[in-house]
This record gives sequence, C-alpha cells and structure tokens, in this order.
Amino acid sequence: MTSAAAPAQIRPEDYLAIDRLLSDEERDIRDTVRAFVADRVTPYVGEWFEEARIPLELAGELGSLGVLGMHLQGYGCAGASATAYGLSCLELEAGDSGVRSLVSVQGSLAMFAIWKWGSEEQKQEWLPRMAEGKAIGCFGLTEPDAGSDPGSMRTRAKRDGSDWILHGQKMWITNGSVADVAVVWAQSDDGVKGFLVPKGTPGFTTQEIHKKLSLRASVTSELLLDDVRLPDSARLPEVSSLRGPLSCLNEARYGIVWGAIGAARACFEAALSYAKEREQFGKPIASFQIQQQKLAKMALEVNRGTLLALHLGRMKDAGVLRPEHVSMGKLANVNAALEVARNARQVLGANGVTLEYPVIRHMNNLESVVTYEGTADVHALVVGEALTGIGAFR
Ligand code: TGC
Ligand code: FAD
Repeated sequence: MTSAAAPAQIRPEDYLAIDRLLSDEERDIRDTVRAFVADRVTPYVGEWFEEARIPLELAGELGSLGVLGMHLQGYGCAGASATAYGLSCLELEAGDSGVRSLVSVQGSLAMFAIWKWGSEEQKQEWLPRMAEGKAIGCFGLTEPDAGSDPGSMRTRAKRDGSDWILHGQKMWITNGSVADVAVVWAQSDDGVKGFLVPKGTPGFTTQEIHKKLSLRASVTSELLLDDVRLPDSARLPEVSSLRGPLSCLNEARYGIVWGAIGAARACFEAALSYAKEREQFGKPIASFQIQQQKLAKMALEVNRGTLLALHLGRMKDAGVLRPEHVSMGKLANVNAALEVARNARQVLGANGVTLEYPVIRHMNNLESVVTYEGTADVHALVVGEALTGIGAFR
C-alpha cells in the first residue's frame, strides 16, 4: 500500500478498498478482462443460456485477449502471475460460469496437462494454437461410475506393440464435443496415464449432454473410446499416476476460488441496484432492515471471498500454495457465492426467476461449480484430513 489516507468514502463495489492491494499491472489486466466481459458476454449471455449454447468464436476472442493458459510460461502463453490469472477468472465468471469454465478447462486443465506432463513435440504442436483459441481442448477424467473417486476409473490403456489401445467412457466433459484434442486419463498396468486424443481419431466419438439446467452456456459431453489406437507419442510421457490429473485440478480449482466470487459479485450488484429502485409500501425496498441485512451479508461474503482469493493468489505467486489451501478456498468461496446468489434471488422477488436479470443464471451455474472440480464434501474431507491426519474418504 502506498498511501495511509483512508478512502474518502465507502464504494459498494469495493467496500474494503481491496483495489489498493493490487499492482497497477494487475488492475490493468483486471480492467481489460472486465471491459471484454461487458462488451462480449454480458449483453448476450442470457440468450446463450436460454438457448443452451456458447458461440465457439468466443474461444478465438479469448485467445486474442490473452487469457487462455495465461499463467503458463512459453509456447505463446502470456506468463502472467497467478494473481492476474485469478483476477481474470473473477471477471470472466462475473459474466458467466460457463465462460470461465471454457477458459479454465482450456488453460488450467488441457493446456496445463500438456505443459506440465507433455513431451516437447506435444507442447510445440498444441500449446501455441490453444493459447490463440484456434484449437480447443477438453479434459476427460470423470466417468459414469467414477466421479469423486477417479482412482476407480474403468477406462483402460493397453499396450499393443508400440501402440496403445484405449477403451472406455468419460462423462460430463466440458468442451468434449467441440474439442480438437481430448486429454484422456486411463488406467494401465503401470498406473494412470494421460493421452492426447485428436478429434476424428478412429473409434473416438462424442455426444453432447442435453437437458442441463445449470451451466447452459457451456458444452458438456460424453466421450466414447472404442478401442482407439494411438501411437506412444500420444502419451503424456512425464507421469504415470493419479498425481497427473490431480495436479491439473489444483490449477483449475485455484481459478474457481476467484471465479465464484465474480458470480457472487454480479448477484450482489444486481440485488443492490434492484433494491434501491424497487418500491413497495411507498418506499424503496432497500430502506427495509431485512433487505439491508441481506445486502450487508452479501457485501461481506464478496469482500471476504476476494480477500481469501487474493491471499491464496499471493501464496501461489510466492510458490508456497498447497493443494489443501486450494481446497479450503474452493470450499469457502463456492459456498459463499451460492449463499449470496440465493439471497440476491429473493431480493429480486419474481424478477429473480427470469433471465432478464443475471441472478438465477448464476445461482443455477453455481450448482455445477459446487460439484465439479471436487464436490464441497470432497474439499471438506481434504481439509479434515489436513487438520486431523486421518483420511475419511474410505
Ligand atoms: P490419493 O491416494 O490421495 O493420491 C493419489 C496420487 O495423487 C497425488 N495427489 C495429488 N497430486 C497433486 N495434487 C493433488 N491435489 C493431489 N491429491 C493427491 C498423491 O500424492 C498420489 O500421488 P502418487 O505419486 O503417490 O501416486 O488419491 P485418492 O484416490 O485417495 O483420491 C483423493 C481425492 C478424493 C482427493 C481425489 O481423488 C479427488 O480430488 N477427487 C475429486 C475428483 C475431481 O475433482 N474431479 C474433477 C474432474 S475435472 C472437472 O470437474 C472439470 S469441471 C470444468 C471446469 O473446471 O470448469
Ligand atoms: P459422486 O462422486 O457420485 O458424488 C455424489 C455425492 O456423494 C456428492 O454429494 C459427493 O460429495 C458425495 N460423496 C462422494 N464420495 C464421498 C465421500 N468419500 N464422502 C462423503 N461424500 C461423498 N469432469 C471431468 O473430468 N472433466 C470435465 O470437464 C468436467 N466438466 C463438468 C461440467 C459440469 C457441468 C459438471 C456438472 C461436471 C463436470 N465434470 C467434469 C464432472 C465432475 O468433476 C463430477 O461431477 C464431480 O467430480 C463429482 O462426481 P459425480 O458427479 O460422479 O458425483
């Protein structure tokens, strides 16, 4: 902090003056992403959600913005700080969790897997195009019978001469049916291995999952691998354990710690503005104590969640962030965001149930966010194990 002077007044959009804790560069990146969301997402996302689609050209625009794999070094990636990446996730998710998901899955799951565990050839082939949004990636870990417990996956990778044969099914895969390359995790005789499966590989098909009432502005798919033959050069050579996919999840979960607060902030701002304008009993509803209590609680959660995310961001930039820290952050901030969204929805009365306002869209989206990347229960158990030294998963 450079100045000891107190802010001249409280600003509802930044109650605790958290902006003062950011560098000029971090604020610039945040403002650029915020302006992009205001221009390219907010005006259209209600319609995308209603029509259950997300325009694919958005990937190219997000690439030009520089947010795809922005926290990775080299290969056309921006090499930004973890804090700058987190601030970007917050702004993207203030638009919609589906847009943040697109960026998370591309950068933190698919690109990170290649960047961290891939060969030099794989990095050169995929990362520059993925950073530009010219190639889309997906990350296939979950299966119909293996969600919270990915170690029980049934997808198998078997050696056949110098090739590998992949057989199995992946479920709930973001970007699955639009991806140019799928990162697929499979059990082998020698541990869990990752493979890069390009679109169009014989035996590899995808099917979009419909009837979702959450994360509708996002493609979610099933991946079917029917004896897919791949050369050994398609295998991520640097890992043979569940540590491979779980290390990628740390990156994406970190983005959600920030992103969830973006959704919460959008709900809070919608509720505050509505409460000041909507009149009942001859007064704005913002003048009633019960509504002020709700607004105060929302502001508190948004500010507390932002401080928590910033603290974890600073730890990540200092190289001291552990997965157990990220679990606490995801658990706290997604639960806080859900509470903010549910309260905001009530402040809006009947208008709270329409897509004319952003609140119910965020509220429904957050039901996916609390489930994917490790459910709230899974993260509570990670924290519980860190506290007690006793694992309670089994
Ligand atoms: P466990 O025996 O504890 O560990 C197996 C190996 O993995 C290592 N490990 C980790 N490594 C890096 N980061 C972590 N967070 C790690 N946690 C564990 C561990 O050291 C060991 O390594 P090694 O070398 O000794 O083999 O594994 P477990 O089977 O007991 O499971 C632990 C548990 C339950 C925490 C884990 O399986 C888990 O996190 N489950 C939740 C699954 C999940 O989050 N799936 C998400 C799928 S992707 C997704 O949802 C994308 S959503 C789209 C979007 O983000 O927008
Ligand atoms: P389950 O694991 O069956 O859990 C069901 C319930 O049991 C939950 O409440 C859970 O908390 C609880 N539970 C499970 N185990 C325990 C335990 N040991 N103790 C206490 N309670 C427990 N996956 C990918 O691989 N890639 C993706 O891109 C991806 N995108 C997704 C997009 C969307 C929109 C959604 C909804 C999911 C996505 N997923 C993706 C899948 C997601 O990661 C899983 O849904 C999640 O890990 C939970 O698995 P599950 O749904 O099988 O639930």
